[in-house]
Amino acid sequence: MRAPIDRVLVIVPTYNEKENLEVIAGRLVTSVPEAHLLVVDDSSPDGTGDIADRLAAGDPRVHVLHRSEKNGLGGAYIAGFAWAREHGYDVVVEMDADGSHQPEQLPRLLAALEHADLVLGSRWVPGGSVVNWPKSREILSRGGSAYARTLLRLPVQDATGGYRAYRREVLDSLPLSTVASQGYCFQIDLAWQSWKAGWKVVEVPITFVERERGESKMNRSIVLEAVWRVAWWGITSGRSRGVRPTPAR
Ligand SMILES: Nc1nc2c(ncn2[C@@H]2O[C@H](COP(=O)(O)OP(=O)(O)OP(=O)(O)O)[C@@H](O)[C@H]2O)c(=O)[nH]1
Ligand SMILES: [Mg+2]
Repeated sequence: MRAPIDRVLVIVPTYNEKENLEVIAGRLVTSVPEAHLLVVDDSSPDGTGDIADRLAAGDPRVHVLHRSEKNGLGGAYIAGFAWAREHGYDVVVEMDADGSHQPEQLPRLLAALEHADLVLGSRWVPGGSVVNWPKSREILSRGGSAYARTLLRLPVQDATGGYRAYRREVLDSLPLSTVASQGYCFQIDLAWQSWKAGWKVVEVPITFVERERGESKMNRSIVLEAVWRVAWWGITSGRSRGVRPTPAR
């Protein structure tokens, strides 16, 4: 039997999201008023951290973690996960600040978590979609997940998505201090480790909306990181032979 979901923390990493943060925070408190929000800001030069502080001063559900330098998405999430653990949350949600992950769809992710340990918001299962993406981005995203499925035998359609909900027990079971991957690769890494550990991973369709304001932090090195790390994991772990080491819980 899975524990009831009581305390939910939504972690939003930010780097130069001054045009987006207040909007997404407002949408979140409207959509899931009982959830708390943790903004993890890497000293954004555009002052996003100050906006986060102002939001936190006006709402006890909003919290801020300031980090001294830009250290990648993965590092921001690892710091946020540690904060969530210290503060006793039952569920930890990952959500981007740029509006791609719609807070209005969070209740569906949380509902699915009643019968799962990790819920992935998925663009590539029936009912999922992307809005305003060029075909090239779709090919890259679908291709990335297909690559992980092939090399790691990770049985999910959308392994790189960053809209997801973890039960605390899943994060507690993972060796987070050893996770070195950063961008898309961070998402593949955690999905794979969770699945390998035997946790129940399910996908829920989402509508992913491309950012309208602010600049993307996506770049070629983030894609290349995923290519080489996944290849390395596939070779060194024997995943390519399709072995799942621990039985499903
Ligand atoms: N704290 C922190 N946040 C980051 C860092 N890099 C990206 N982010 C945030 O992580 C989220 C995802 O980054 P995006 O730039 O939207 O990356 P993406 O969604 O892959 O790319 P687009 O589809 O082009 O938006 C956003 O909320 C960013 O502000 C970082 O180094 N530190
Ligand atoms: Mg984005």
